Amino acid sequence: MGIVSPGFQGRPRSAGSDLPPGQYLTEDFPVLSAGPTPRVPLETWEFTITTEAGVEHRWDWPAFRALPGESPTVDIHCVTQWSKLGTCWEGVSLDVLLGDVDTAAEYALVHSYGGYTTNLPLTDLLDGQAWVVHRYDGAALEPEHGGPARLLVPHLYFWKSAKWVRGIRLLERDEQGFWEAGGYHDRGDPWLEQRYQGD
Ligand SMILES: Nc1nc2c(c(=O)[nH]1)N[C@H]1C(S)=C(S)[C@@H](COP(=O)(O)O)O[C@H]1N2
Ligand SMILES: [Mo]
Repeated sequence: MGIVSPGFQGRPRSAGSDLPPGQYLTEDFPVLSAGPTPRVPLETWEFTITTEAGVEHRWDWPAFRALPGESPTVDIHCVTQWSKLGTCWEGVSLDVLLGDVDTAAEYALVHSYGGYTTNLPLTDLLDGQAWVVHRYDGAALEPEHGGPARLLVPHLYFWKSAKWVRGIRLLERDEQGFWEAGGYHDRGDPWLEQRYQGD
């Protein structure tokens, strides 16, 4: 490797350079929900990870909130072509949630209160790439945007970031979620424009 100057931050953030192909910038925060907004009381809220062997790991709200938190600032990209840069969240890394989970699974099927599902490769949830977030822009996450808590996987199209997240099933074989069964991509990398199956 050559010499990297101190403070080098990767690509410079000049206008347009952070937009994946086919995307446009938006300043507001559109709400995209396939159904009504479920109201989930914190008293009954839970998040579970179930392994391919059927072992269940479960957090209620106090247990979830006791986990070490992170504050990612990330760009988000919706397949309907809007992108929003520099969004600020607070939550728990999937590396923490998956830390004690014994699995050889390669796929994850995320499910939400209200019935929404979405699938993605398990590797896309690891190594600092995904969080279960409960705050946005310094305030509790609004129900329309997925509160009490949603998944945040900003390096994939935003439909993978399941709102009102309830759990993740780890699978040896990929199973399609709501939009994927309707023709959307199983991975959904916006930089590769993986919008639809076959892209
Ligand atoms: N449970 C659930 N999660 C969801 C959706 C949904 O309809 N239900 N829509 C997805 C889509 S298509 C997008 S673009 C984002 C929108 O999140 P926002 O409404 O906070 O902008 O949520 C994703 N997560
Ligand atoms: Mo979307």
